[in-house]
Amino acid sequence: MTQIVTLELKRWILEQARDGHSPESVLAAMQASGWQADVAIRALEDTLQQHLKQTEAAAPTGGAGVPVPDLNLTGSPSRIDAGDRVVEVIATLGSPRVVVLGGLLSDEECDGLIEAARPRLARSLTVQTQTGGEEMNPDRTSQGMFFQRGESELISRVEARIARLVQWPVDHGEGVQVLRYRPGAEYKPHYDYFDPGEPGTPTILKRGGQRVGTVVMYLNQPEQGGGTTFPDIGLEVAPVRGNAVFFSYDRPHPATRTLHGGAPVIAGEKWVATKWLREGVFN
Ligand code: PD2
Ligand code: ZN
Repeated sequence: MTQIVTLELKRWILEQARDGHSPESVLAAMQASGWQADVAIRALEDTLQQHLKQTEAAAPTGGAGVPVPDLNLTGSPSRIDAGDRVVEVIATLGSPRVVVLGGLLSDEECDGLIEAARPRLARSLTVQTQTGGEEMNPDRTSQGMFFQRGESELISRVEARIARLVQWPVDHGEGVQVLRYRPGAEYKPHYDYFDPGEPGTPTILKRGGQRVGTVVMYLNQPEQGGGTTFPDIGLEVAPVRGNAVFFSYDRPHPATRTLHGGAPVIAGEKWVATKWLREGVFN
């Protein structure tokens, strides 16, 4: 019997690799579900090789990507004036650009965001890549809500601070999203940009173009777990109240190495606020 390697199978293989499963365990799973060993091995090899080639083809080559938000880190400052508040620079990475920030938000601002979000929480949706609509996603077991941009004095204050810090206009930002994770909840590794290969993406991009940067702000400190992980660069950012992690991506491609996830919360709750930044005006 001839077994056909479908696009769906290739996607599944890449998903397993992204989730950190070894080629051996993926092969074993394929054989367990009826794939012949020789077909499975070839499918694995071809899929991973092809993916590597595509990644290399799109690898950053001086200035090929779009402009992205960034902090002014000239002179390696340990603190940056974000207009109404001085923010600590805890750690920086050049490529991919990742900056861990201390004290982006005050305790009162963290509490204010949590209390304004709490009554509006619903099980988190993610963008449905087929249509551009929204759907429940089992990879995201948190509850969430979106604020409108500028919907309150507190939201406007935080948005203006981020805009100044990352030198990116307020009107290029989506509304702040708040997520609550209970014990066991997580956000599996993903990219924040919209996958150009998905049919719903052109519809999504009509509003402001691609996402080019993310700021994840920690509104509380879970007792255990809940870090933000970057598997491609071996980084885990601890969720410390008031702190934040910023990262940017100049093209919608894994070559940006901005794969990241919210590790499972082991004890306590985790609350974050996320600000996504677009290439253009988001209305
Ligand atoms: O809550 C997090 O740590 C997290 C991790 C990955 C949030 C997001 N992504 C996000 O909101 O995009
Ligand atoms: Zn994310």
